[in-house]
Amino acid sequence: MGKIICALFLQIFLYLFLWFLLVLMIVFSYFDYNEIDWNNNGSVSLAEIFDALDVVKIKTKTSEDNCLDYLWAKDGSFIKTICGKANKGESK
Ligand SMILES: [Ca+2]
Repeated sequence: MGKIICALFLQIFLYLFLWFLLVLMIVFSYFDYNEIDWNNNGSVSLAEIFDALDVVKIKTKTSEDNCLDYLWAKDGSFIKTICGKANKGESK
């Protein structure tokens, strides 16, 4: 019985680990590390990585050419603007 429970926990841990790796791959294929610092405190927390799943970035229409706005996907509310760098994955 103990071996079955141990195997079950090992399997759950493995699934959670693979799920976390998938989240990291999705987030970092769309954002650079410094973009994910949503509260601008200089570091990226685990919560900010998961929050990145709910963020879209679009080219700023009213400012310089090389600026991106970051918005919450659920309601379109503004998070921040970053200018002056080449960004990956932005919507046009
Ligand atoms: Ca932060």
